[in-house]
Amino acid sequence: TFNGTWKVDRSDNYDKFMEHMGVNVVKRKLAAHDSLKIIIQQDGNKFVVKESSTFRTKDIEFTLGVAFDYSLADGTELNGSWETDGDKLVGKFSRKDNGKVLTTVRDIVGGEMVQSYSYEGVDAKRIFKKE
Ligand code: MYR
Repeated sequence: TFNGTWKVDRSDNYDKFMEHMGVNVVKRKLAAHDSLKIIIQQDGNKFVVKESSTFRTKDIEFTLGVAFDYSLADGTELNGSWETDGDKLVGKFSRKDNGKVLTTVRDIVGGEMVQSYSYEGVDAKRIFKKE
């Protein structure tokens, strides 16, 4: 289960990934220490996600398989949805500005939540510990 409070512990290739997404160096430096915390409450197909970081706090509600809008901390707007694939959550989102696809997967590995991101052939990971 994904329910709980997850604090980012470490990231892999996240700077490169953000660079590929077009995030400028100042924001990338800040994002490297964003203290991202994600509180996930799943009830059947419905999710409430409370995101907080040094950039902002944001509440997101979505239903599996139903597209919704989401904006990244730098203002980039996405539209897409999450679905399940076995025990994983798979998100497929498109950027509204250029139509390009960002996919993301959440998986629990050894008690940690691993979130992978993929955009135009560049992959990154952020690994969260349960609080
Ligand atoms: C949620 O479930 O947390 C809300 C929806 C998340 C949508 C996809 C998130 C992609 C984040 C990519 C970060 C890359 C920054 C350049």
